Amino acid sequence: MAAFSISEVRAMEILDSRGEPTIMTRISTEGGFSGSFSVPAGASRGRSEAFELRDGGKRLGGRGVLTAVANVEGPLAEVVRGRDVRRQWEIDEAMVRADGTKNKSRFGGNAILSVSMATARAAAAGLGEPLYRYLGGVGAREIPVPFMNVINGGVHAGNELAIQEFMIVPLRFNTFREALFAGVEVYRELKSLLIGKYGRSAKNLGDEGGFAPPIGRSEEALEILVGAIEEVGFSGKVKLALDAAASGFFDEEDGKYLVDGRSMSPGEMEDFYLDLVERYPIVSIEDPFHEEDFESFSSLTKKIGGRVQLVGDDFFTTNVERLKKGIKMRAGNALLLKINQIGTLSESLHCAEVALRAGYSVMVSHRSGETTDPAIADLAVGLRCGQIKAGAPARGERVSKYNRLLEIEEELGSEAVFAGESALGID
Ligand code: 2PG
Ligand code: MG
Repeated sequence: MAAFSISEVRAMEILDSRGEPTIMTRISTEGGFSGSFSVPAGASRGRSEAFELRDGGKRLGGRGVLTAVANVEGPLAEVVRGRDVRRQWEIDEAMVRADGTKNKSRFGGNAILSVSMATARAAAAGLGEPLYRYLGGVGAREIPVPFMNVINGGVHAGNELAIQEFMIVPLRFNTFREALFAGVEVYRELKSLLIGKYGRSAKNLGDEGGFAPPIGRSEEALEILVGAIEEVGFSGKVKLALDAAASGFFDEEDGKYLVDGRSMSPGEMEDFYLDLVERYPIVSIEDPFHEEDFESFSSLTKKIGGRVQLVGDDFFTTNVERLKKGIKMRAGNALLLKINQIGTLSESLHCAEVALRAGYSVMVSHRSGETTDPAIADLAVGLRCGQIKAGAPARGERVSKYNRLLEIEEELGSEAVFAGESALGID
């Protein structure tokens, strides 16, 4: 039907939450439907991610995306114009083929993703369905567990914390609304505890809306989190998760990790995690080792994979080849899904499928540089993966995802279920 065929592809340079340029694309069809998408950007990027095309040169420190905009409106528009927006895989494949590189470096992963996601939105609009329903069908009724990054470290903050993300995970609740607001209670309490202990500067926020207090040791952050959870009466119901983003504190010269004032070998690093999971209610750890150290990742999985979720982000970069290597080596037991790491919606869906089929759980993720586009909320519901990480319950670009989930839960009414503990696939 001609109504669904793409008639117009427009893109523009907009801003992300760090004040960096990013790309927004709108796809319109003959029938007058349209859909848009704004692309996020990471700071702690995995080496195997799709190429993020930046202009280079003097303007905005080289971070402009005008070339990517031109690629969308020029060669990519040429590829997709006239195609049916419901043919997501065909459209994505055609763009990948036209790009012709392994990592989408010709047109830019950011340019390609913007078209890919805008296509899905236009299709959903044309069919009169919300995006989660279009992506997940009638079975899409599970609202994911939110992983809320409430203490920021690593490259997302100006403090001394090596570990990048300290997350709270409201698991044992009946609805997403209850879970989210339990997280908010913890966040509020955490703020006053931090100010009480470290002074007013401790309420400064990092890139993902979590606090960036002047803390130097991981344990100190975990202690105060446990205290905040206890104080608001949610012990046992709200758990903890970490994203170490360990490539960020790995010294390639001597093969050591620099954490908490210590220089640790991979073996010592493993002991460090084993100790932390004994002493704190940690249910999930992401990127515990440098992204190429699949052996250590596998060893840790063997030891605690039955009771702790071990998530590959930089390890897998939402890339089926890297994920398959992990599955073969039994490295990790969960995939972090970031659509801009691979650069198209269909490749992301495929990667999630491969993970789920291998018994890995899947967590949909934002990037540290976000826009207010809530598409990943719909994606998490559509995928029925039961987990999302979208930062702290604060700052517009973070809460747009959580607010969208509240809206979906409301819309589904009595059909909605909160994913809860079962989403993690651990005991
Ligand atoms: C991560 C992400 C998102 P970034 O490491 O998981 O939290 O950070 O987008 O900077 O890669
Ligand atoms: Mg990560």
